[in-house]
Amino acid sequence: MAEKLPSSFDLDEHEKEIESAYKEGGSKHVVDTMMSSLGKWQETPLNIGVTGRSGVGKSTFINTIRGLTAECPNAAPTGATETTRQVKSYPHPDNKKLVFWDLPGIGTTDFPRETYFKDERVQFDRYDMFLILTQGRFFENDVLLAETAKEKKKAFCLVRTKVDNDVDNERKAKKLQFKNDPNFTKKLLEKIRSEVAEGLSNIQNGNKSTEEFVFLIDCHDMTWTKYDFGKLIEMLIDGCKGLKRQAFILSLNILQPNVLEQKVTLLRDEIWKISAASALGAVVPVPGCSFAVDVALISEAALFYIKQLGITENKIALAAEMAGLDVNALAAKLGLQTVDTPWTAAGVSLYLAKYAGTKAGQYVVKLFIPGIGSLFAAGFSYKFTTASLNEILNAMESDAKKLHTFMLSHESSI
Ligand SMILES: Nc1nc2c(ncn2[C@@H]2O[C@H](COP(=O)(O)OP(=O)(O)OP(=O)(O)O)[C@@H](O)[C@H]2O)c(=O)[nH]1
Ligand SMILES: [Mg+2]
Repeated sequence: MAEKLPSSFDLDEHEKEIESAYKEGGSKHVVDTMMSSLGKWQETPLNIGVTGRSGVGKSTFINTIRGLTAECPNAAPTGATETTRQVKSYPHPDNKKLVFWDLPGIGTTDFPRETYFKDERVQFDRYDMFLILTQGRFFENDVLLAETAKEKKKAFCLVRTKVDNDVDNERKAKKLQFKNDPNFTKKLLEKIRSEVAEGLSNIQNGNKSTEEFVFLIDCHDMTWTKYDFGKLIEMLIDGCKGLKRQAFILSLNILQPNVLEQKVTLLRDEIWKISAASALGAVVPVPGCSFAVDVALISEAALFYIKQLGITENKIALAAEMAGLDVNALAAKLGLQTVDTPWTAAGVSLYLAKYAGTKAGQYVVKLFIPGIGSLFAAGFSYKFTTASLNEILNAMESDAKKLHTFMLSHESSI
């Protein structure tokens, strides 16, 4: 028989979900359900097809979106002479289920347009969304691909690559205009966009205007911030729903501001699951066990946040090197709050105790008052974990913003 839920088990808007899991199989079942739900995103397949004519930048783009340069191990080979003649898959380094597929352009000798959509090697139906890359105007075959994707209700977008070359060339060719017109680059980008739109005038992509599904990018942009790269990432996120969306956001390891924000929102929305698992673990009647369970889970979550928000030791060391400072001096200069904490169970306790004036800190202080054992009840534990994780996540978000702003500004000044 399932144990009786303690009356102090106040679980806000998620109560129903936890209660029904509890009724089904008691504490253990709640813990198992919450823990498996937290890991579901890593089991969710997401297939993104990247297609386009030879040399448009497919492999370069796939590397960049996987957070790799062409020189990294496991990167897709790129170059003026490398040609994609076969379908090849590139799983994301941090999530094997998120796969980018390097597809040959439609209408080559090997992949004629007549058979492309039925070709076993292409497996058109496999993809959740398509990115159609082009270098100049869109060709008739690219338009056909967009139309077919639309017909099959697949998300797609059109990506005009090598915009950096266009901008450089125009600036060199029209030096005077560039010097005298502050809107020179903006006008050029508008011109390119409308040229692309012209080639696509017959395609409607939902209610979207051309600006909303045509993106101008530099495939080498590892910061994902130049031209339309940021908007492209937003569209890719929006193109995924439910767990696929979660899987995509949590797998991205470049922290363009919008991605950081989306990650934090997602992580914050999941805190209740960690707290519920921790709280129900706390019902196990072992004196003192609750705090150990809570802190162990908080420590695990904190380590996950560090990786997700890109404030790893390596990243901070790299930023310090950029600034010509040691890590402590950089942390002081940027006012980072979380980087000197080892996120072990002991480290978590110390961190929270340090912030005893705050909500989670008060819980820690209370826990050390003798004779207060009844507070190990599930409701208390739930609140303790929730308050602690919110506090840690807020502090880490603030550190991540400072660190990434610093790194971006430093990179663009090189
Ligand atoms: N300047 C600039 N160069 C790019 C861009 N994208 C790709 N390149 C370069 O263009 C060349 C071809 O890029 P790839 O990524 O190999 O192109 P691909 O579409 O995979 O080519 P195939 O495999 O032959 O079909 C490489 O030298 C890249 O470095 C870009 O946006 N800007
Ligand atoms: Mg290639």
